[in-house]
Amino acid sequence: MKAKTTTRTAKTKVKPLTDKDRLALFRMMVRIREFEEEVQRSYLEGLVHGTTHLCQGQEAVAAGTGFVFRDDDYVGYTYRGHGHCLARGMDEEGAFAELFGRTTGVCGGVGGSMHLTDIDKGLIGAFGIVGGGLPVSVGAGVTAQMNGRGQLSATFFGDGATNIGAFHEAMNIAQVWKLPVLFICENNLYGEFTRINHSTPYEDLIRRAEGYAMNAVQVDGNDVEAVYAATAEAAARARAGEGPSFIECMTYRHRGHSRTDPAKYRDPKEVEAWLARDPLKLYEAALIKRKLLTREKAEAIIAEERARQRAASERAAAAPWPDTDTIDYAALTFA
Ligand SMILES: Cc1ncc(C[n+]2csc(CCOP(=O)(O)OP(=O)(O)O)c2C)c(N)n1
Ligand SMILES: [Mg+2]
Repeated sequence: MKAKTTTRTAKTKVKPLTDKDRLALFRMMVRIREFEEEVQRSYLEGLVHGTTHLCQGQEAVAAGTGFVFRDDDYVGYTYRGHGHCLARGMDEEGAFAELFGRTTGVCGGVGGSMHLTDIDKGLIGAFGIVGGGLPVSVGAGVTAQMNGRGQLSATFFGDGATNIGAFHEAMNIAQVWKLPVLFICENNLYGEFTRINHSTPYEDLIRRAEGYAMNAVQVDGNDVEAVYAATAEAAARARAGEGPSFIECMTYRHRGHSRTDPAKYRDPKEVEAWLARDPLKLYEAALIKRKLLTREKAEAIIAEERARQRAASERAAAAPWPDTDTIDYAALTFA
């Protein structure tokens, strides 16, 4: 798909991807896919406590953006955040243990899938309240600006969040104060069981940015290199003090909204068309064309990542339960 842009200034030079980078991007997408396959399997075994919201189909957004961020950047996201955590280097055993409610979980087992967080990795929160993370990320953007070290604050949210008041307040003040914030919208066309045309006056949410005179770009969210390039450019602007950007990634979730949703409300033709544009398959084909990969090599990477996730989940499931009488919640949250 052709990208749309608005109010953009001169093109910033973006570091071109090397062959090694491309293979790393492919592996990260596979890792996220296989992590969630294992989450799904574990859920059916009764190991996961609380629900889960899988990002399968949206892996190119997490991998492509995550490749741009520095270790000292701030990243906020939603309940559909497994991919963002893994792209930031979250340890999978700690992530599984968190979903399984065990002491070795990244939040001591008291957060679960919807609150998978690791402040030491700049992961400032998985927000269950739609749009709730945006003002928090703007706050982190103020910190980044005051630190003066070229940090940025990225915030991921869905199409549905753009109808929430907090979204508009966050966009407005970020632009007025020229904060280094990347507003990254994963437009998967659905908010729970409602298609976007029933909730929003248009489907191209890049139009939201026009109202705030904000630099904006719309990309094919299933094309990992397109996501990388758009994010790298917006990040360079933010780090150079040129203010925030809105990045709309057009994508699709392969599964239902959450574990209890069979997603019967979607037009089978729409589902089929998006499945044919599976970001992993698209990138595998692109890398085979570039002679960086073969089908066999891709299969080997998939098998390696599958085994890695299975091993991590088995170790996590063997960990002890927290003692609910002695949990120090404050220490877990703010450590
Ligand atoms: C303020 C608020 N309203 C309603 C809900 C219930 N809810 C949970 S997820 C969701 C859909 C959000 O859709 P979107 O922002 O597109 O994100 P996606 O799930 O597609 O990633 C809704 C309405 C909520 N959690 N918070
Ligand atoms: Mg959505």
